[in-house]
Amino acid sequence: MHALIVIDVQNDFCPGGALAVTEGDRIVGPINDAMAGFDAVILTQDWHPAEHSSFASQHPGKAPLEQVEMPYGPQVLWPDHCVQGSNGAAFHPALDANRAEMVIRKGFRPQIDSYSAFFENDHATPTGLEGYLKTRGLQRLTLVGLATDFCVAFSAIDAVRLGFEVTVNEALCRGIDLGGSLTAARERMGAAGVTLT
Ligand code: VGL
Ligand code: ZN
Repeated sequence: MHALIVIDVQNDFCPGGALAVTEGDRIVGPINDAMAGFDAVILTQDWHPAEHSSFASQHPGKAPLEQVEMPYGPQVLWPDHCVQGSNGAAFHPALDANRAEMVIRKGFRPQIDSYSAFFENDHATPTGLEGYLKTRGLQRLTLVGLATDFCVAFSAIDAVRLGFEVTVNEALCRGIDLGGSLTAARERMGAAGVTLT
């Protein structure tokens, strides 16, 4: 059984949003078209409390895209984005979210960020998605969405580590590309055993 996992196709990651990914909105129609070809559609939603520790606004003297050391390792600081209940956190209005059988929210713990759909950024605290997929027999995963070099890549690499057969459809993704992060993410995904198409 083959699941389509749509990562963070939310207003704040699309043009006009707080952490806009170039052309982030261009993938919405093609993702909708792809949904019919899968046994299940799962959406993830970045879902931060207003004072989340990944926001530069919580670190006096720091600006967005600077990096800090957190107890769990290095963390890029972001503009405030995807605040729980805000319009920015809502799915892109054209995304066919009604097709989803499961919506998994992540990044809701104030002190830790969560790029991956499977684990928080400590690589240890689970979101529960692994259990959902395995109990439903969804062994093959195709990942699409935003952003290629952060949430999509972290999710794909964790999924391989958990034993899933993982493809990232790059045509249905867009990246942030911070200091070469897109190339680095592609290399890490390839080395991990993710199929890139
Ligand atoms: C993401 C940065 C911060 C993503 C989420 O969805 O890739 N990136 N929060
Ligand atoms: Zn976030």
